[in-house]
Amino acid sequence: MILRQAVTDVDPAFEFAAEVREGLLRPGQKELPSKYLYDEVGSALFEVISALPEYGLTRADQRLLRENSAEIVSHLTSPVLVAELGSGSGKKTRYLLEALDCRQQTRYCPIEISHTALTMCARELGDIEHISIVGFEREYLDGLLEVADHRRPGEQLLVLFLGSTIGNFDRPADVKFLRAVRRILQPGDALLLGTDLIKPTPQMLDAYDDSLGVTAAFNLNVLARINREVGGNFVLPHFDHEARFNPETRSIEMHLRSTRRQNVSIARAGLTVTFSEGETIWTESSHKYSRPELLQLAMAAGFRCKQQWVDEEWPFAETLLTAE
Ligand code: AVJ
Repeated sequence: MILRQAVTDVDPAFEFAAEVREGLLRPGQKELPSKYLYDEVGSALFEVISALPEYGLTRADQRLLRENSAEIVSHLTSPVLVAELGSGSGKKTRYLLEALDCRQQTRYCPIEISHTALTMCARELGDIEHISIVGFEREYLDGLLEVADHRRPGEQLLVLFLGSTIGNFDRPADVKFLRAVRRILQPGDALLLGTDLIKPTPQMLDAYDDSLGVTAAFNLNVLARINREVGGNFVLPHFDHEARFNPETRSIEMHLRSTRRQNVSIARAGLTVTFSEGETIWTESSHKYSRPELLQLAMAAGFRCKQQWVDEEWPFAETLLTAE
């Protein structure tokens, strides 16, 4: 794999400290950006979550791609330039790349802020014959702009946004994001969007509050990370993991609930915060979609729906959209 690493003059620890400060000083609901859940430990814990019986999301995504890759790529015209937003381990992308491989001349560009994920992905997919891989260590839109700049004449761009990562954006930030993606594309380019669908509340809650406590560890890891990287003194046993369903936004929210009144200092953020008993930090939202809502979202962002595949076992949709 060829790797294009971030050239940046901002110190990541400095940025982390600034965002922690802003989120914990917010009046009313305290918040932490969900992207900080995914350091090396968090990414490994998410891989474990994907294997839990309660969390069917990743398996549904994978099943849909395994069973329908040939049909999905039949809508594309060769040669294809594939850009994946947040490749993760790259495991489920294999099905698509192998289907494309039969038609030759495919270039694959994973875009990831995690260096670990990029190397994992290159190792996982490096053996597919006619595919060349160029990894971009970038934020999604910066990376996509760069990939689009490398487009060769006649190449069709296929953007992959799988795993219901779009669900981490609040509405209407999701439409805004898709519009920004659309602006980078040319008419005829494609977007394959994986989204978790709304299902009975107890099933959704169990998926985010598993009996082994892996999701709890995944959530608490953000506090451990603040302790490690920006000099926090969070006492982890003084916080409980909580998953709730918010029916207004149709999203599962993860929170960390303070079990007592307490003060926490974060040295490198120059900050001491007070938590009252029962107060929470909101750490992540996972929005769940309905099929009509998805189509509306796509249309509002300037895409047209080509075809949609839905998993029967765990309601999840793979939607192939084309830029109008
Ligand atoms: C990786 C963002 C799709 O929202 O379901 C899993 C992350 N959080 N369990 C999701 C997650 C808690 C996951 N995504």
